[in-house]
Amino acid sequence: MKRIALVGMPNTGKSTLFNRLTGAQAKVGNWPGITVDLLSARLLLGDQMVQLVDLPGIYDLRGFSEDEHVVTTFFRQNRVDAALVVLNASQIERQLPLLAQLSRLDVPTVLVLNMADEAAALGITIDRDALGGKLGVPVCLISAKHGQGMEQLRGLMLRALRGQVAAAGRGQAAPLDDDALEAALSCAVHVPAQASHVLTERIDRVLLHPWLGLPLFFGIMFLLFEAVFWLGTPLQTALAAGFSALRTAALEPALAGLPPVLSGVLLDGVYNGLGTVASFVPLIILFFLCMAIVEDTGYLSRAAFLMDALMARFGLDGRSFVMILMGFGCNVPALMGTRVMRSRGLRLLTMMVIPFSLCSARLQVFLFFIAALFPPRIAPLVLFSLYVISIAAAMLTSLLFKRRFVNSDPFVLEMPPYRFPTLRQIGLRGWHEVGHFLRRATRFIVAGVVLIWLLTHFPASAAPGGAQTWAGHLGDWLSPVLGPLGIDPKLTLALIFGFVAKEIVIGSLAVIYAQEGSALISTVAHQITWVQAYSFMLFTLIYTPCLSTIATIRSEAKNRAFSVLAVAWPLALAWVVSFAFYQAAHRLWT
Ligand SMILES: Nc1nc2c(ncn2[C@@H]2O[C@H](COP(=O)(O)OP(=O)(O)OP(=O)(O)O)[C@@H](O)[C@H]2O)c(=O)[nH]1
Ligand SMILES: [Mg+2]
Repeated sequence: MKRIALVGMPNTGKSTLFNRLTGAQAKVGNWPGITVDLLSARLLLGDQMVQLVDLPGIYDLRGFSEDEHVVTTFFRQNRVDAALVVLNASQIERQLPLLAQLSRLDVPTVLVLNMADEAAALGITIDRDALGGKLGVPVCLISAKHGQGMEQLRGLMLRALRGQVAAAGRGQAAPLDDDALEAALSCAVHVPAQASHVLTERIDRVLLHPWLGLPLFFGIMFLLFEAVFWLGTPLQTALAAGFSALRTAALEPALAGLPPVLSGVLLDGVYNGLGTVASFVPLIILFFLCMAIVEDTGYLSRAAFLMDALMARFGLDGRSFVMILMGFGCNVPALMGTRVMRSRGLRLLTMMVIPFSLCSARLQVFLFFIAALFPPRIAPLVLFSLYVISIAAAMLTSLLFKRRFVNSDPFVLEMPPYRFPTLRQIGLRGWHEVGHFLRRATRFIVAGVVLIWLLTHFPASAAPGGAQTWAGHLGDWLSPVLGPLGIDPKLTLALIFGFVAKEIVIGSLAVIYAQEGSALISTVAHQITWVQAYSFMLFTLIYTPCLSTIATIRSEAKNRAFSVLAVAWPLALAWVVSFAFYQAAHRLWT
C-alpha cells in the first residue's frame, strides 16, 4: 500500500486534516505538541487504498526533542511515497524554511497551506500558482477545520502518487535556499502591514493582564469545576438510582433460578461494580468537555505563560504546568506530552510530578467518599482541599528533586490565536475520551471485581466479607502498615486493587460491602469516620495512580532506576501524609 505522510510545524492542523481525510479520531488541540506519536489510517484515493500517517509537529528536522526524533526515525525506517507539508498559511513567512529542510527527504511533496480562513481574515493573499511555480512543488490552500479545498488536495495527492510531482527542491534548476524562498514569498504572498489577530489581542489584554491574569485564571478554572459538579452530580445520583431500580425490578427476579455463587458473582460482583462506575459517566463527560474547551481555545498556552515564572522557582517551566493541568484529565497523555521538552532533566522532573495530578479516575473515588461522609455544604471545600494537596505534593516533589533533574532548556512559548472549537470537534473529543474511560473501566473492573468477589467469598466456610476469607487475611497482613493511617482491612483491599487502576476502587468497595448505589454510600458512612475517609483519600491521591502510568513512565523515561523512584517516592509520601493527618485529626476530633 502506498504511504503518504503529514509533516509540518506544531499546531498547524495536521491532525485536523488527518481526521478530515480519513475519518479517524486523532486528538486535536490548540497547543503545540498535541500529537506525540505516529498515527496512521487508511483512505480511499481514486481507486486505491492509501495509508496516511500523522506525525508530531516539528520545528526543525535536525532538532533534538523526542518529537523530532520520532519524525526523523520514521523517515529513515519507512518508504514514503509522498509528503504533505502542512504549514499555517497565516505564518507562511516563518514556516516556509521547513519546506526547504524537508527537501533533503527527497520524496514527492505537496505544500498544504492550512488555516486559509485565518489567513483571509488577516488580509493575507497568496497566489498559489505563482508560489508553486517558484518553489517547484504544487501548492494548495485549505481549511482543514471547515473542510475547504479538500477536493483539490485529494487531486494533488493522486498526482503525487502517480509520480507527477517532484520532490521539494528538485522541481526547478535553482536549489531551495534562503534567496529562493525570499523570491517566492515576495512574488506570491502579500501580507498587510498590520496582520494581527484583533480579537485575540483584545482578549489577551485582559486575560494576560500583569496582575489580573493569574486570579482570572484560577477564577475561570474554579467556575468550570463548579459547573461540572453542579450539572453532573444530580445526573449521577439519578443514574445510580436507575441502576438500583433495574436490579430489584428485573435482574434479581431473572437470576433467581441460578446457583447462589453464580448469581452472587453476577449481581454483587459484575453488576454492582459496573453500575457504580457507570453512574459516574455523566460527570466524566462534562469534565472532559471542559478540558477540551480550555485546550481547544488556546487558553492552555496562556496558562503556560502566566505560570512560567512561578514554575521556574520549582525547577519547572510553563509547559510543565500545562502538563500538570492535562494530568487532571488523565496522567498518561500528560506524561507523553512531555516529549516536546528538549531538556532531559526538565522532562524527568515533569514526569515525576505529573502523577500527583488528581485525574478523573481518582475524582470518582473522592466524589463517592465525600458524598458518604461530608455534609453537602462543605463537600466542595473538601474536594477543593484535595486539589490543593495534589498541587502541593507536585510542588514539594519538584523542590526536592530539582537539583537532581536540572532544566537546561530556556523555552520560547508560542502563543496561538484563540480558536473556537466547532461542535463537531467538541463532540468527537468528548466521545473519544468517554470511550477511553469506559474501555479502561470495563477491562479492569470486570476482571478486578470478579477477583475481589472470589477473595471475599472464599474459602467457602468463612462468612462472606469476614476476617476468615482470603481477603480478610490479606487485609490483616497489611494492617501493621496501614492501620496507623486509619485504613481498615476492607479499605486496604480497595487500595491494593486501586494500584492497578483507580477506576476499580469504587467497584471493589461495592463488592466488598455487597452493596451498591445509595445503600453502599450509607454502609460506608456507618463503618468509617470522616477522619478515616479523608486519610484514605489522601493516600489514594498521592500513591501510584495506576499501572498504565507506571508503564508509561517506564517507556518514556527508558530508565529503570527512575521508574522505581517514580513509584517508591509517591508511596512513601502518601504514607507519611496520611499518617500525619490521621494521627493528628484522630486525636483532635474523635
Ligand atoms: N481556523 C482554523 N483552525 C484550524 C484549522 N485546522 C486546524 N485548526 C485548529 O488548529 C489547532 C491545531 O490543530 P491540530 O490538528 O491539533 O494541529 P497539529 O498540527 O496536529 O498539532 P501538533 O499535533 O501539536 O503538531 C486546533 O485548535 C484546530 O482546531 C483551520 O483550517 N482553520
Ligand atoms: Mg497533531
